[in-house]
Amino acid sequence: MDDAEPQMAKKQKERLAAKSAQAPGTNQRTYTIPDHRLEKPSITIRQVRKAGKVSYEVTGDLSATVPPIRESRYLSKKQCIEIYRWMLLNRKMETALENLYKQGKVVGGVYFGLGQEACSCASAYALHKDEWMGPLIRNQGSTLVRGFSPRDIMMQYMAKAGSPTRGRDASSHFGDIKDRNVVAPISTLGDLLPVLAGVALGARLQGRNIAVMTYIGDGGQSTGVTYEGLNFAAVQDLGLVLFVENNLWAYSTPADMQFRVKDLAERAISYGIPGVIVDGTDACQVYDAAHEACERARRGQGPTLIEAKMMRMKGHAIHDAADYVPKPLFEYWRKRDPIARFENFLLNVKKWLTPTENRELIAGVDQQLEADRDFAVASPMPEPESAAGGVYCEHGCHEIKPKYAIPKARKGSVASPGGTEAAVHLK
Ligand SMILES: Cc1ncc(C[n+]2csc(CCOP(=O)(O)OP(=O)(O)O)c2C)c(N)n1
Ligand SMILES: [Mg+2]
Repeated sequence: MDDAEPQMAKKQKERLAAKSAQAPGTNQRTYTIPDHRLEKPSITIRQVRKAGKVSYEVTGDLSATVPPIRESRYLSKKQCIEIYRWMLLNRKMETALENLYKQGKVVGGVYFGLGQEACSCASAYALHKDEWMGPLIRNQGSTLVRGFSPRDIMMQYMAKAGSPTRGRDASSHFGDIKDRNVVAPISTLGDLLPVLAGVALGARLQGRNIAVMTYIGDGGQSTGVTYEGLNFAAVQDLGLVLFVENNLWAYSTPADMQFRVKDLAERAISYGIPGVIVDGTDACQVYDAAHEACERARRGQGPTLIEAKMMRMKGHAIHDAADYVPKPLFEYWRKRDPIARFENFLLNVKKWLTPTENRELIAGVDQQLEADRDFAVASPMPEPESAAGGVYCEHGCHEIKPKYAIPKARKGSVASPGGTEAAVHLK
């Protein structure tokens, strides 16, 4: 036997071992990410540097046929029309805000959710009234669905005395923990996740498993606190429904430069929770995924990550003209407009709305917005001498009490009276 033989046998053994490691069903794991989209765009955004100037180029099939709306497994005709109305109100309210800004009536900037109305409205629509939501600045549609009126939002942007924060904030940082169960947006991206997880934990301590919903962008999902919040919800089986709003841009950073995974829903695998992909411009897909995630949450089975793919159709805020976005990308997504496609679905596919009913519905939205805008414009600014109050909690400014029930504490289940928490840790 020459020396080469044991060498060859060793190589053969290694090859066989490598092969069996790849064979499905042996030691290779597989995971499933349901993708409900009817179209899977194959578009890439690439950074190019020419003569020291940075720009972005888009490659892929930009002439693809626009997909239809996927019929909902749960929504009735009445519910579809309601969501459509919310989406219209969302869009038209933002147009009114843009005009108010141009008239110099807005204090600060304005953030838009143009192109994302289906995601905001249809997701919030899946929550029950006594459940909770933590919107981000682009989710003005979600805020409307949760019961704030356009006049609240307009007055907020104009820092009026009658606005939700009584003129203390000139943007979207307002919520309502008393009636509407809305946690105010937190600008530090990702911080809403642990807060909403805490809300779900609080409800569980009061004997209820509820769905709590929040959002994070393709950029914001990179933050550490996003991981911490979702991981905490996962290990505690808390009913967090997280919408990862992949609108392809985080300020001027394209999604292709933000993460390496193909789909952000894949991140769910690493948390050990379900991940789902939907077309964020299709209200039915958004609602169905949100509804299933909420039901899972209500059963106490834990969080779900839903990646909604769509496009931010304006700049980051009103000051940003988004010149860095390649024009063909806007054209591609403009054809996939969530409202125009839903309108076509209701009028021409399902025939659930006649053209006359549609015109009446649109006129009703316009009328509501006009009345709300006039009210907001005519309402007073806060009295200067009130400025020092209502910023921090003052004694008796609001009561914090359990929403669902008084938590039951078993005797001896917590640090015994008399023993401090520090003492427990030192034991
Ligand atoms: C922790 C943190 N880092 C940075 C910022 C500044 N910032 C505000 S919005 C934004 C871009 C967010 O992009 P994305 O998460 O994709 O949301 P989108 O604006 O597209 O909805 C950045 C970087 C912040 N608010 N918080
Ligand atoms: Mg984004």
